[in-house]
Amino acid sequence: MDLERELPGALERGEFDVVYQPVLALPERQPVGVEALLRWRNPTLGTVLPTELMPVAEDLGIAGEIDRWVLATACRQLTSWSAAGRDLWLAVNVSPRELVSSDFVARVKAVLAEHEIPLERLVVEVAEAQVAFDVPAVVTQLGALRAIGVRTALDDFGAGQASLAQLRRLPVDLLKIDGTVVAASANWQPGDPPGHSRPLIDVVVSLGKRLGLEIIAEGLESNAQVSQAEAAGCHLGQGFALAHPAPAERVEAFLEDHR
Ligand code: G
Ligand code: G
Ligand code: MN
Ligand code: NA
Repeated sequence: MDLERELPGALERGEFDVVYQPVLALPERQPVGVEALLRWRNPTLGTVLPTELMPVAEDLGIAGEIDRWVLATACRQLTSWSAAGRDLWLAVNVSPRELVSSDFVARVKAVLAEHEIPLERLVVEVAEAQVAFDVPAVVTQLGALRAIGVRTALDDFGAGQASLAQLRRLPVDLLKIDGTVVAASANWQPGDPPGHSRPLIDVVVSLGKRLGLEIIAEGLESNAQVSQAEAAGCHLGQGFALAHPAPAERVEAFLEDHR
């Protein structure tokens, strides 16, 4: 398959790119952070999304290399935004194998030191489905990251198992509620059958808060969904209704408009 053939040399050919999606404080809609998202632009394949390419990269054993490139690139960008007076945090996604690798914490520490970024400014995201890769190792490694001051997030919560046991067990600071939870809640009407219930987002937000977590509602695609998240008591939001993932220059313009 083309993807398997093209992927190994893509980094050297400079085909990777990082886009950034702002995370906004609600209800003020002030940017407080950015999530770095990988994009691959290949002459024959066009733009390939990480959901497609990361599983292949993992099979080829190059996912870690890609994740490290994204982290270094995003750190460089964050430094330039910091110099311009923006105090944003940076969130990155990492493949589970990279997360649990024995030198991951030391590497993160070194890259942030190199770019003079305080460790508290970084958020490492891991999706619930990826935790299953090796639960004890992920628990240990998230704990090690927190021990040096890096913040941790459970991504895509509510898209899969949404396991309470796992939520209690994982050393995370932030809970990212999947867009599907908000969408189901926002479409709710009195008299709807159970399952599509409005209280779902309310319940997840209060549960997260009870556990001492900061909550991000993600995948907010409409103003109604933003209002729904706010009504549930969620103070951080991410989604197309607030800001699309975009190249650094476009994000910079967005930040300028939201001073
Ligand atoms: O950007 P997009 O919505 O297409 O991202 C889809 C998925 O790919 C998300 O679940 C995200 O966590 C993951 N992803 C995005 N960028 C990276 C990256 O740099 N490394 C890894 N491992 N996953 C990423
Ligand atoms: O799994 P993770 O949360 O890391 O994935 C982020 C992905 O979600 C990115 O690929 C990004 O492009 C996408 N995304 C961001 N905002 C929205 C949104 O409002 N709706 C949808 N459907 N996807 C979004
Ligand atoms: Mn994410
Ligand atoms: Na997500």
